[in-house]
Amino acid sequence: MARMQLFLLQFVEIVLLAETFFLLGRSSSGDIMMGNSSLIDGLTLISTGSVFQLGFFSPANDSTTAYIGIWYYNHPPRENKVVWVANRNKSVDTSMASLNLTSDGNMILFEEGTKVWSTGTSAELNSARLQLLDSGNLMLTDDDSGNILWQSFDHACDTFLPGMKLGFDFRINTSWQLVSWSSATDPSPGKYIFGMETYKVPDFFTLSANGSVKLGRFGPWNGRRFVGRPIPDVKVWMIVNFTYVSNKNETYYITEYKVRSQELTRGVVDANGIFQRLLFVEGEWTTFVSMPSDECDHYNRCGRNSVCTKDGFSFSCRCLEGFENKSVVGCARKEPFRCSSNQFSKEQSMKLPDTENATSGGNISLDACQKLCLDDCSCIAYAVINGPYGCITWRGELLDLKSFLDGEDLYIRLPESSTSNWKKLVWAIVISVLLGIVLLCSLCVLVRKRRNRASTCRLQLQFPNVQKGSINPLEVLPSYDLRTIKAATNDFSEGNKLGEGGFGVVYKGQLDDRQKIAVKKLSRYSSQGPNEFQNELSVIAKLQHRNLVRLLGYCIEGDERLMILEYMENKSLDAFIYDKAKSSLLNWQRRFDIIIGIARGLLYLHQDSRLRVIHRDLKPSNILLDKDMNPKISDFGIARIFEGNNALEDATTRPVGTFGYMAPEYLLHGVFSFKSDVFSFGVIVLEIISGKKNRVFSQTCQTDTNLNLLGYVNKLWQEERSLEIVDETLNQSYPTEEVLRCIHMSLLCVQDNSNDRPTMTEVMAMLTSEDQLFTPVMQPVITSTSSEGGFTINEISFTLVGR
Ligand SMILES: *[C@@H]1O[C@H](CO)[C@@H](O)[C@H](O)[C@H]1NC(C)=O
Ligand SMILES: *[C@@H]1O[C@H](CO)[C@@H](O)[C@H](O)[C@H]1NC(C)=O
Ligand SMILES: *[C@@H]1O[C@H](CO)[C@@H](O)[C@H](O)[C@H]1NC(C)=O
Ligand SMILES: *[C@@H]1O[C@H](CO)[C@@H](O)[C@H](O)[C@H]1NC(C)=O
Ligand SMILES: *[C@@H]1O[C@H](CO)[C@@H](O)[C@H](O)[C@H]1NC(C)=O
Ligand SMILES: *[C@@H]1O[C@H](CO)[C@@H](O)[C@H](O)[C@H]1NC(C)=O
Ligand SMILES: *[C@@H]1O[C@H](CO)[C@@H](O)[C@H](O)[C@H]1NC(C)=O
Ligand SMILES: *[C@@H]1O[C@H](CO)[C@@H](O)[C@H](O)[C@H]1NC(C)=O
Ligand SMILES: *[C@@H]1O[C@H](CO)[C@@H](O)[C@H](O)[C@H]1NC(C)=O
Ligand SMILES: *[C@@H]1O[C@H](CO)[C@@H](O)[C@H](O)[C@H]1NC(C)=O
Ligand SMILES: CC(=O)N[C@H]1CO[C@H](CO)[C@@H](O)[C@@H]1O
Repeated sequence: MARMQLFLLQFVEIVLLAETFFLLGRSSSGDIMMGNSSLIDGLTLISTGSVFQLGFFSPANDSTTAYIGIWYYNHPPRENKVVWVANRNKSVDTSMASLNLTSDGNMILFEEGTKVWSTGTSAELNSARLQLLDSGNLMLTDDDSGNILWQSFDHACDTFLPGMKLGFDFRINTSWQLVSWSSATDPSPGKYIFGMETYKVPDFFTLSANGSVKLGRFGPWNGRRFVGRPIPDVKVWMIVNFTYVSNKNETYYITEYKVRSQELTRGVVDANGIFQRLLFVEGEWTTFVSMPSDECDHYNRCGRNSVCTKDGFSFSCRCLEGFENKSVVGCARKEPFRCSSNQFSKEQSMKLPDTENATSGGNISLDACQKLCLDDCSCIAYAVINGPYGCITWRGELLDLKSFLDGEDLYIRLPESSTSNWKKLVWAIVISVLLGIVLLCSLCVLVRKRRNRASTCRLQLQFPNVQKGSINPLEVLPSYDLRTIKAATNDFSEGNKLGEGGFGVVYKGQLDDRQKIAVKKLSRYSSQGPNEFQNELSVIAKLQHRNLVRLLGYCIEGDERLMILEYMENKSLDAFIYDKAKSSLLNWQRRFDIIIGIARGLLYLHQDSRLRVIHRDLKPSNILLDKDMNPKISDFGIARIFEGNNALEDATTRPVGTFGYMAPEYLLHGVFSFKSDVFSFGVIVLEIISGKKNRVFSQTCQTDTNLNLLGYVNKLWQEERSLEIVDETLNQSYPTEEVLRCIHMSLLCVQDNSNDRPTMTEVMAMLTSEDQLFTPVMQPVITSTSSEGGFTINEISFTLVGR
């Protein structure tokens, strides 16, 4: 746990440590330098589109420790991130240094007449030409023929730019790889390498500088991405093209910009050995991929023949089927393996094992691949992936397995006997789980019938520490003392009470400077334990957006735990939409603005903030409204943070949240993702449009309709009558197109299959593109748990324990 915490802190630090170097050269001499000339301090080359600049720079703001380097110039503005360094082994004193280009095509850095660094090239030519391109490539060519003598893209430092190759050139036995800086201010070769191992099925690794210790691994290429990494964010796909080339001359991975625009991207292996892909969009660099991004990304975390599974901020290990935990180095076969074994166990969604001992059988079917494995006595596993390698078979031990959602299926050879037992066990588990569910349901129905109509079915079960490894927020937030808060809230008087929930009470208050505040007071007996409190603090302390409620401070004294939040004049959305009198205050424009506001806040949480956050408990009562009716998302008690791009989905054993807003996969299997927030968002939008509450299960078993709001709207949509659900207090006055677009968007959001639901980026696009032709992109599929539930549960705040 401590390790993970450290990692998180490190991550934040890295992001904050926006390295701005002190540039010594300022005046440009264009983008080209010809033979028999030199570059000294004060002169620079700037690429024609002003994207990159070459010259002397000093990481220490000190003219005696300067380097020749290339950095982003004015684009993005004020960012001087260095992407390449020539003399990274030895700095120079700028007053005595010059970069000379000889007419025979050698580029040499001299310090007091002594050679410090050179390209080591020379040729018979009339004139050499050095040009800094907009791609960031520094190219040395024969000016007559245009032949390339040398280029900086073949001599990468720690940064991977579009157009650059990462891989191996068999013709000259040299790899294209990245080597980290020693530290954030020292460009000399550091402790980490990122590059390709040219096995029969090549793989990309972060390695120790001497190449002997593997630290992280990407997995083989499947024609579209590396199988060991999550599917990259759409933003990355939109900007760059990923290509993998493998032939007898060379094998490499390359990215290329699809369109030249303000958007930039680079990969970098930093001084701590973390590989990151960053994207410059909307004015700042954001990390989109980061490796390691969880504990299971640490190479072979659980030892051989075992599977690492991420569990929140922690992880767990298990042996593969047929193996048992025998030693600290991992798992070993329970029974000796015989060549006659022809049974396989299937491991789904795996990061395929290290391919050092693997071979490719080419593009063949799954059956053919199995046969290939059976024909080889030493084959212990196989998998079929897309791309150049197709059927992959393994020998020896299986190393570095990780279970994650975007993984591939892996088939592992079993000793003959264990299969049947295993199948029996699975059936036993399935049947007992089903029985359990039936029992639980009948109990609910019984309890419901016994009590009167208004009673609720409350399952209040325990769940342990929700957030592990969160940053201690107490160091970054202002703290208030209890006296101040007591004075502000009239000693927590009844009259100041704004609302109440399972966690405790929210009070209105006014500080001495007349600033209005809301104080969330954790009840001592609350279901929101100190962990959720800490979690909520640490999440909102780090987020700032106009559609998120702002945290002003906190107070912890004795048993008291208080959160000081900005005050919201108009309370929460639920107070408006279900109430006939108040909902008439919301005309369509207001409702639409609220929808857009929530979408913006959620988009920020999901994609644009430095931490990527899944809220997990979105519902109208958690949407607060300020005096101008701007919506603000609140209540981050059970939110989950992810760094970078890693966790697109995550399994939890504890679905916590609110019935009616929880996505089916979360409710039933405890799997939550950004898409489960999208589901909740869809439900909220439908409620805003209709002014009615969704119910997960039909309110009563005896009435004719067994549909909840979602099912009902979907039915109307199929029958092209969906405007019938629009809140009648709108008095038919609304733009039909816009309302239909919102309904359609919501239906896409509440589809059963989370993969079919749009991302918040796509939701924003649907909401804001007015001229977009209104044609259904796809038919929403909602069979939902909803319409099939034969038992009744009211809308309740609800905590369930999985398994
Ligand atoms: C470059 O300089 C060398 C020596 O000063 C000279 O011999 C040569 O002609 C020059 N070449 C060009 C292209 O100016
Ligand atoms: C860098 O050094 C120069 C002179 O030594 C000084 O004027 C300048 O303020 C320094 N810049 C920073 C950012 O420290
Ligand atoms: C830098 O030094 C290391 C060893 O200290 C050496 O292996 C490497 O080739 C040098 N790199 C350059 C560019 O001179
Ligand atoms: C490098 O170029 C400069 C300017 O052209 C010249 O003064 C200097 O002698 C050259 N250095 C060497 C070592 O050739
Ligand atoms: C590259 O290395 C391999 C194996 O070490 C060797 O067989 C081959 O001749 C080398 N090729 C070149 C061009 O150096
Ligand atoms: C390589 O480096 C790692 C750590 O940097 C070290 O543990 C290992 O002993 C080194 N191996 C060799 C062969 O130098
Ligand atoms: C390999 O390189 C040779 C010359 O270097 C070239 O003629 C050949 O076309 C290349 N083959 C491929 C597949 O790129
Ligand atoms: C993407 O890469 C592929 C393969 O190199 C190429 O055929 C395609 O034209 C590229 N697309 C764009 C938009 O650059
Ligand atoms: C094996 O047992 C050790 C000690 O109990 C434990 O730390 C490790 O996680 C286990 N490994 C697996 C793969 O279950
Ligand atoms: C709808 O009509 C009623 C009665 O005419 C009015 O009170 C209410 O404000 C109207 N609602 C909207 C949203 O205009
Ligand atoms: C729609 C609505 O009730 N808006 C109110 C929000 O709060 C401000 C300030 O209290 C009122 O002036 C608005 O009428």
